[in-house]
Amino acid sequence: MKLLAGKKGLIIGLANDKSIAWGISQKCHEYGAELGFTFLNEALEKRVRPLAESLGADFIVKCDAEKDEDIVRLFDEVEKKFGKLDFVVHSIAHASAEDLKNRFHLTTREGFKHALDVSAYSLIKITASAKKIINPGGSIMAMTYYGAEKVVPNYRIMGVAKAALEASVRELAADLGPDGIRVNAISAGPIRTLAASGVSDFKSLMTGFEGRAPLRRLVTQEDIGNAAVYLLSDMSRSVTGEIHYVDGGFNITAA
Ligand code: 0WE
Repeated sequence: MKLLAGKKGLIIGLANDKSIAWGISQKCHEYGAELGFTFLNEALEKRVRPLAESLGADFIVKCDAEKDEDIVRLFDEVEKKFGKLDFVVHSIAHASAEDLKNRFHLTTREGFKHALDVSAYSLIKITASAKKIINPGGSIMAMTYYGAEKVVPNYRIMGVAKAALEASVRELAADLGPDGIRVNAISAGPIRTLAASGVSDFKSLMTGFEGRAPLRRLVTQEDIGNAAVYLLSDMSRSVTGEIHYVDGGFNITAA
């Protein structure tokens, strides 16, 4: 029996075939889930639509996570299409290139608001909207990174945003546990995605990671997808509020 057979899930944050959301989507499809997708804008729709269709999906809706109206409309559309939902994957983050480049103490109020709005608050609003149509036993999952806990060179405001996201995962898990809804996050090792392109020194971060991680290799989109299937399935029915590391053991090491 496939772990996600008969389950319906929404994937938020697919951009292209390098996306972590794509690794998760492929595994969810392989394990029997029926999927819906969102895209941020028309440029990304061109990439998302063929990927979604290759997994047999025809629910593909625009959603800008900075807009409450978009999130509310999204779940209205999901309800029309699917009725109820079993899981939601949150795989979105953004900070302005300026704020990732400049020294941290120069972070602007606007930059702070933007990064925390897109990368952390969106999980709260998405969860609130999903709650109305998610089945008991439902699972919500987000993506995080070690930079939430320790200073990773150049991660800057995103470290603050991921710290807020991780705390939000715990608060949401405590809040929605009595409703039978679980909320967890995967803390992934560095992966070359659209968000990672243009990050200065990403190459040396990857090389450093490979040398220090106990498993001495990078993690893949497929690795994240496999862990996601566990967190989204009933295999993890008693797991909530967790930050689950898929990082080759990097986080347990001091140097
Ligand atoms: O969370 C992330 C990606 C976050 C991200 C990246 C960008 C780059 C381009 C958010 N917003 C932007 N905005 C841009 O304009 N990761 C975990 C990947 C990542 O990003 C880094 C990393 C790692 C790892 C940025 C600096 C240092 C390390």
